[in-house]
Amino acid sequence: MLMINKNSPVPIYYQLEEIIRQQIDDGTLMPGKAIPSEREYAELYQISRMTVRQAINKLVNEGLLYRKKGTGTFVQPKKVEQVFQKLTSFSEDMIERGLVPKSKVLTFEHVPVNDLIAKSLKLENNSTALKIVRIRYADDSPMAIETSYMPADLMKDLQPEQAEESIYEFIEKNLQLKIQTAYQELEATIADEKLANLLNISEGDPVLLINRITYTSDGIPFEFCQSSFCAYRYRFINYLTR
Ligand code: 16G
Repeated sequence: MLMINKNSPVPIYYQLEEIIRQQIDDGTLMPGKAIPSEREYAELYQISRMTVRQAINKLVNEGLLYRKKGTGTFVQPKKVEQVFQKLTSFSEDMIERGLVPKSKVLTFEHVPVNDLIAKSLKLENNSTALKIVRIRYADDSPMAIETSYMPADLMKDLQPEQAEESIYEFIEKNLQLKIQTAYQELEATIADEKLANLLNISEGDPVLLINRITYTSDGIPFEFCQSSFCAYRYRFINYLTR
């Protein structure tokens, strides 16, 4: 058993933090499983519950652990590494990592475009867009909320059931369009109450907001999408050259 050395100059909460970290690394504590309670840690290592809480708070703040009201503290599933280099869909990204993509469609409706959508999709100001809001899951765990706007005419044959699967696949297979480029903007935000409930996180937790405009090989913008990614579940990677 990994031990705590009370004579060490290293603070006790920090030693416990390192023990928990190591146990997550070596699989003693498994992703999605509960860790021992504060009381159990305090008894096991003969330390105060306050010290235990300090260590656990640190790991919760880092996103390695998460608390569920009334049930305990759990090990966060491993982060998905998302490389921004290839233009891929959510479904493709999850399948590539051996995860099962799933979606729940919350909204599927035609809306008049506002200025931002009209400009992004190069539509007339009085035109209509298909708005789709989806919770995107990997192996049943929520990863992101995505709100897509697409030209209503172009997407007239898309059924809500298809939006539960891959929209990019529909565009390429059914509409026979080639998806070619995308423009993306990324910004850090925090979850409000509604987003937190949908992503199964706490209000105020970190979220990465990505706005993407995606174009076909003919240069036609077919989607303006706002994605709110659960920051605990992702690590974003870029390769840079000089
Ligand atoms: C990605 C795209 C999103 C697109 C979705 C299609 C980002 C930031 N966004 O999540 O714009 O709507 O893929 O996924 O990557 P689907 O083909 O699985 O429906």
